[in-house]
Amino acid sequence: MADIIDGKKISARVKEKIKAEVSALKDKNIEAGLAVVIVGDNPASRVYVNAKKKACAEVGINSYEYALPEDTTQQELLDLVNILNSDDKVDGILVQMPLPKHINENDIINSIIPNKDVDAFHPVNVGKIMIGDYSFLPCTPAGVMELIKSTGISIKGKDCVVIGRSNIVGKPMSMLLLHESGTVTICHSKTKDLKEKCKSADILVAAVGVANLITADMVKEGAVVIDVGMNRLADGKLCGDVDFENVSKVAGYITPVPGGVGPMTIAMLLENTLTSAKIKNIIK
Ligand code: L34
Repeated sequence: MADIIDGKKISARVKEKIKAEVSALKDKNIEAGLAVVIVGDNPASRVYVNAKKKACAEVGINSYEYALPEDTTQQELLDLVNILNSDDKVDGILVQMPLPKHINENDIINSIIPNKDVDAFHPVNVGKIMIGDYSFLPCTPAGVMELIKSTGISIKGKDCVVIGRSNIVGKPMSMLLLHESGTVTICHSKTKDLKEKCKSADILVAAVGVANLITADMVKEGAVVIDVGMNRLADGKLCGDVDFENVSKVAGYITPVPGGVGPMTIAMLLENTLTSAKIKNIIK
């Protein structure tokens, strides 16, 4: 039976550390602030944004919510980002994705000033990740790295398989594993022999968005299995990309959904916001 990697517990530990640092900054009269922008009323986005605001409050980071209607124009959103770019209270700007179809997500990401881009989605930050010189790590991949490290297993020289090639997860995830000297294979919808490739993995990261895609026969005995999937089933139940019940009989370590990667994504967002506040106050 696999050990369950408890993302809630590990994120709570990270948040305790952040809380202490935020409090030390307050003693020097420095506050950290995160602007959270949500457009429209996607129910999943609402859940995640509320969780982010709650986490800010827990650690003492100020959060400012901007909830805009579904029919907000691209220009109106760009104008808001512009205001936040030059607002001194705001150390981090998070525009929750996905955006309504009439808004070009890349245009919005490009408009966020890179030193407030706490998602690390801006091309400048993406480029920095490629060369291993970063102030902000992308939240979900950074959270996954913490979860892997919590097992005590070294990534160095391991066969790592990432399933999914999104800009938000798959691509930066692969880069972080590579920086830790993993041997990384990126699989996607056109990959041949997915089962064989998965089965070769010492560390398997699933970020596809297909419920229960990864079955027990695709997993090597003792592997570390990280499930980034967040699929809502017809009955409202949340379910990952991994068939947890059966894969946990084969894997060495496994993350649950919920309670695995999700809480870590939020903890890393807090960490990036704190980093931004620290950097701003060194420069000043
Ligand atoms: N800009 N957009 C921007 N940044 C992000 O980092 C995100 N993401 C993804 C969607 N859009 C984004 C998130 O915040 C996904 N995501 C996210 C964050 C937190 C959780 C899930 C997705 C989370 O806390 N999940 C809980 C369960 C929540 C539930 O019950 O629905 C968990 O335990 O996994």
